[in-house]
Amino acid sequence: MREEELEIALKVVIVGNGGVGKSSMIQRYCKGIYTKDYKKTIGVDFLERQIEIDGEDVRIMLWDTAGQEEFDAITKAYYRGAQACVLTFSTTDRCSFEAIKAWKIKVENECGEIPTVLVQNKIDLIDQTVVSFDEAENLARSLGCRLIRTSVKEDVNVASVFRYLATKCHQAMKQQYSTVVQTIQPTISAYSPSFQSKTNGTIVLRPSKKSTKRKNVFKKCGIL
Ligand SMILES: Nc1nc2c(ncn2[C@@H]2O[C@H](COP(=O)(O)OP(=O)(O)O)[C@@H](O)[C@H]2O)c(=O)[nH]1
Ligand SMILES: [Mg+2]
Repeated sequence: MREEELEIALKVVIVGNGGVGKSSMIQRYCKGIYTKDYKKTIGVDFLERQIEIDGEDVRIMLWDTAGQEEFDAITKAYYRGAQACVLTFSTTDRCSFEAIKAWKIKVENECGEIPTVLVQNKIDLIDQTVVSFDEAENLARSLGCRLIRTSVKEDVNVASVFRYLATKCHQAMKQQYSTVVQTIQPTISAYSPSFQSKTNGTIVLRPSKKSTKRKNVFKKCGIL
């Protein structure tokens, strides 16, 4: 497979209490629609959208929990292979804010440390807020992640959430790739002697073609 045929695909999980706007966010970002009474289409696990990061196509797959969050019944399959996470709470729901730490731990247990963003949704309802500005900032700081305030309804900042995560993942992949390439520096065993007929029989050492198994390196990071 040639390098230009490679595709970067990111599985992003969106967690948080029921009613904070997770399904609406996925619909908004992937389909450009907002409906007040969104019902999950049975059989659809995720929606996707392709964006360009640093000149490369990145396919972002957004996984929906389909309401299982109320029963603590999110299956391991939901988290499996997730490379980034959105922790979501609502401006008008104190419990959803207080549940964020538990959600973070849950994701960490299932996925390890992955790029994560804290989202305060329904910012259009700021006059009904039950979470102060500082509280939200402090929570983000204590979790070590960025806070982005969104309104899925008014389409504010939704795209920034996923662009931010995709950029972080893309950078991590590039770093991992360059580390691997650096470790394949030519050693004497990587040189293959070749005979140059125009010299007087001198044996010249040339580097053999450098191995850049990009496909394999990226596979670990979600390249399909
Ligand atoms: N005002 C307002 N309502 C929102 C926003 N995002 C979602 N909602 C509404 O909140 C309710 C719950 O949304 P939903 O996406 O089903 O939440 P989920 O349970 O986290 O998937 C729905 O009635 C949405 O229309 C927003 O940004 N502003
Ligand atoms: Mg939902």
